[in-house]
Amino acid sequence: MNDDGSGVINKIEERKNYLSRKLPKVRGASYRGQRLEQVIASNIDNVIIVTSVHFPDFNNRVVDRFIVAAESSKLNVIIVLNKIDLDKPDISSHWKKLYEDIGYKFLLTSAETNHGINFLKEEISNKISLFWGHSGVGKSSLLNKMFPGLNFKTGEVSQFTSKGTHTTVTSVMRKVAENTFIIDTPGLREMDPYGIKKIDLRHYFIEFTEHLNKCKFNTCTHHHEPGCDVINAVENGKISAERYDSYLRILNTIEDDIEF
Ligand SMILES: Nc1nc2c(ncn2[C@@H]2O[C@H](COP(=O)(O)OP(=O)(O)OP(=O)(O)O)[C@@H](O)[C@H]2O)c(=O)[nH]1
Ligand SMILES: [Mg+2]
Ligand SMILES: [Zn+2]
Repeated sequence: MNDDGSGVINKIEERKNYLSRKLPKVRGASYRGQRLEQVIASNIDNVIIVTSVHFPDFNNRVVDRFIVAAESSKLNVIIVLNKIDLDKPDISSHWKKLYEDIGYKFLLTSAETNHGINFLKEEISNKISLFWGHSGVGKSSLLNKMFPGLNFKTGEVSQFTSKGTHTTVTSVMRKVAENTFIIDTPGLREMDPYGIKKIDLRHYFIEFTEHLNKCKFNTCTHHHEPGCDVINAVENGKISAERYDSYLRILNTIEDDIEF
């Protein structure tokens, strides 16, 4: 890349993996009634799902939609709960425990007080990491704290709506240290994973895995069926009710007619 931002593509790397979502409905981007795929980035190591305690409020169902998209692309997931300086009793501790029990890394950070910043920096060292999440959660602020030279623009969150105002408008990749790359992305308003079949969704809730072969019916959708081991696990507390609720909600929004 030249100083003026122009550049020449001299090699196109093979695409080993990629992350995508459905294009939002508002853009009217559909083909014969099916919403099209938007590729966010390819050949990445980590998807850093950034959330915040407040402004905007933490929403576990949104986190689970991001996780499904990342798991379906077999990408490593790290969840960051930012704005920990605004923490209220039990918010961070409850969700940290829930996601760590499943096996995810869950980091608490504050771009305001620097809490957890060095730890996050170590986690992304020697990797290509994409920062993903709703607008206003602090993706660009965290990146600036870790790597002040980036000098990304950061925004104000309207306290009236608690919705970010889309300060970052295009995805940018930067080399921040030897072998270390970051991608800052514009905040999303909606996140519908692309190309996921009802039958496959269960595999993207990784704590369901050990139960999937123990259901009474091998056609079990883990929705209502008798003898369902996933439902048993929810009832005896091995799978969290919140995660199971996310599973059912996403299951209900998947169209059955996707063909590949
Ligand atoms: N209290 C508090 N505010 C923060 C923290 N991190 C970021 N903010 C504020 O949150 C607002 C949004 O931060 P950004 O870094 O622009 O958020 P973003 O996720 O990059 O947003 P988009 O680019 O729109 O996707 C700014 O006003 C920041 O100052 C934090 O840890 N604590
Ligand atoms: Mg930003
Ligand atoms: Zn079942």
